[in-house]
Amino acid sequence: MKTIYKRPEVFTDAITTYCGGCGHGIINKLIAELVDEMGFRKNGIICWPIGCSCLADAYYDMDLMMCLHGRAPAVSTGMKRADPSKFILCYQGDGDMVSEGMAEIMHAAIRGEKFTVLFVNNAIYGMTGGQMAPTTLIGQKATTAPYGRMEDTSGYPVQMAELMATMPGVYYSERVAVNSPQNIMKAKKAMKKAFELQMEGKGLTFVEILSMCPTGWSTSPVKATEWVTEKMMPVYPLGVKKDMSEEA
Ligand SMILES: Cc1ncc(C[n+]2csc(CCOP(=O)(O)OP(=O)(O)O)c2C)c(N)n1
Ligand code: SF4
Ligand SMILES: [Mg+2]
Repeated sequence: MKTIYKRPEVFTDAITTYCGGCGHGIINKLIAELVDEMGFRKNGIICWPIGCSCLADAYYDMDLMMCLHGRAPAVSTGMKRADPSKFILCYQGDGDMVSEGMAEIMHAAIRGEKFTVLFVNNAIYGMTGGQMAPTTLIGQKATTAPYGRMEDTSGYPVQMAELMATMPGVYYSERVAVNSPQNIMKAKKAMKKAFELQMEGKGLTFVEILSMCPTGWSTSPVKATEWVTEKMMPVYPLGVKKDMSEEA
């Protein structure tokens, strides 16, 4: 029989704890495929955040580091500086990055650190029960915003991919999504490009990924994929925000 798809070899046999329809599982699979395809299993380290993805350290048979509360960019900085030949992946959610650890990602970008950041934007604190994040949309309900986010008390959604693009130390910034097969393929392409640029020794490479949280959004997996297109994309438009390799 002809093999048309193989489970990535870097995966352990662990069953994930993600809810049905969660985007983290898709993104984790893309990472595993790229680790296999690009040969990072022996030479790579993934820095995981707090949040629903924090248990992902059980899913990969390679070097991993659990980083507390928004500090993954600081840990990644230490790892990359200690051995610049390593592939270093900094994985963060929106509560972790934009709320708890905003200073860490900003300073990593200011310094132009040479690792890759995957920023999983699901517009909510998933793990802790659907609280409002800095990325929550205006009018979006959260357990800490039962009437919906209001700009006069809670400010505006933060557009990280655009913000990163303004920083001289950031070499590449793109926003993708994982809510359809076509978008998943584009997301993998962006991740691969960021990983390649990192291995060429370029500055910070940043990929924001719009991701579904059906549980935190109190909706079904299918409706969650539609919500990404209808509600998130107008506020968080997809596309390349900065690519210094095109400008060179
Ligand atoms: C200092 C501190 N603040 C808050 C928490 C609780 N906490 C753990 S995960 C999490 C939410 C993470 O949300 P996000 O980064 O968006 O990840 P998601 O689960 O949505 O992927 C919070 C608030 C904590 N453990 N410690
Ligand atoms: S709460 Fe949301 S982010 Fe967390 S596993 Fe469930 S769907 Fe995924
Ligand atoms: Mg989140």
